[in-house]
Amino acid sequence: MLYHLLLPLKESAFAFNVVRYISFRSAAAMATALLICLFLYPGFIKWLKRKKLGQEIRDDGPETHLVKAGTPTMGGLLILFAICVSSLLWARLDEPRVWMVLAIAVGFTGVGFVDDWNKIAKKNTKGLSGKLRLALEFLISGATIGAGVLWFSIDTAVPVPFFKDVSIELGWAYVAFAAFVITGCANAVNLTDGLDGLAIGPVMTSALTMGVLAYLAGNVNFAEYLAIPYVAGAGELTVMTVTIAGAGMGFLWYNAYPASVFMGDTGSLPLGGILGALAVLTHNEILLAIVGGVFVAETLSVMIQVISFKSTGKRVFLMAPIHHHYEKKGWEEPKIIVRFWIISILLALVALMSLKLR
Ligand code: 57M
Repeated sequence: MLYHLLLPLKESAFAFNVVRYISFRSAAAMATALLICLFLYPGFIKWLKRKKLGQEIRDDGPETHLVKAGTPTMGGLLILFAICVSSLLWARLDEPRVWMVLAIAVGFTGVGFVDDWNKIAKKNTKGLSGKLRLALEFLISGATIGAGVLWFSIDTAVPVPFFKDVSIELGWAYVAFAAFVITGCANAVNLTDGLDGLAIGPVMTSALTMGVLAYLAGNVNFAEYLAIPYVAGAGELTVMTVTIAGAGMGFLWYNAYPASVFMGDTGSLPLGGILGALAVLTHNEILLAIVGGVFVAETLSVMIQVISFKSTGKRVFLMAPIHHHYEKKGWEEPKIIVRFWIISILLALVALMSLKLR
């Protein structure tokens, strides 16, 4: 919004010309989101406590989690508030992709909020049924990307990483594929969010990596030089990705071990959905599996565990998702968290290197 309000003022004061630059607006957007979270969490945490929105701890989990009972959850509401406010302030609002990401952010926040509210406020431990939740997520993302294909010329070919100029044309089936990527990423982040700071770390590294990829895709010279699809306007998504990193750091200040607040499904579902949407809108759908490799590993560990347990009665891991396996092996929680962060940074570097290894 400030781009549209301040740029015309450059006639009277040239300094306002600075809002033309994505780099400047990205720095400002990150700082805005960070400050909103840093300063508003203390009061928000108190409000969550007053409303008794504390986490229930399942008794079949690691014993170390029992002390966490009552930790305020649904803290993700403030993360998404910071992302939306900062994006609306600093991103160009005449770029349809900005509104598509915001639509998925708000829609998935709603799904997560209702799920958390049912589980915690209504003491209905099941929350929303898994099938209904997935159906809503698929519908929200499918409708958003479908509108993009229909009215905003979103390309329906999927580039193959590590291969120059190789892509798979999906036609309208692309909408279902994109909805699968977005919904899958949302639930993968949801599964990962099981230790203090474990999910928000890789969410931030993935968001920043998507920010670099969006900037490159939105610049015709870089896109040509790297032989990646040119996506006009994708640069504005860079401004949005850094709000995730800014809000994520502000949240991590309070979610770091031992956590004073959890994000809840209210945070994990939209954060994952936004990462999926950024991957789809910058045509890095397959590369996301590398960037978000920690989320993929967590989800695969659950699938392997459930399939093995159902078919043979035996567990592959001491407990799934895989972060619980290391807890059961006796690793301290902070050690697991920081090691998963390091792995997510390494995966981000591999993904960025893939642009040249083609
Ligand atoms: C999402 N939620 C955490 C918190 C967070 C199929 C099965 C793998 C599903 C899975 C499941 O229920 N996943 C739900 C993970 C929960 O965190 C809350 O949920 C939000 C994220 N959606 O924001 O509000 C617990 O995680 C801990 N936590 C922290 N710090 C944080 O910053 O310590 C979360 C955030 C919180 C807190 O203890 O209560 C979760 O783990 O439920 N189920 C599981 O993951 C269970 N695994 C399991 O059932 N494994 C079986 C299956 C696969 C056959 C097996 O291996 O044999 C584990 N989770 C729990 N107890 N809570 C183990 C049992």
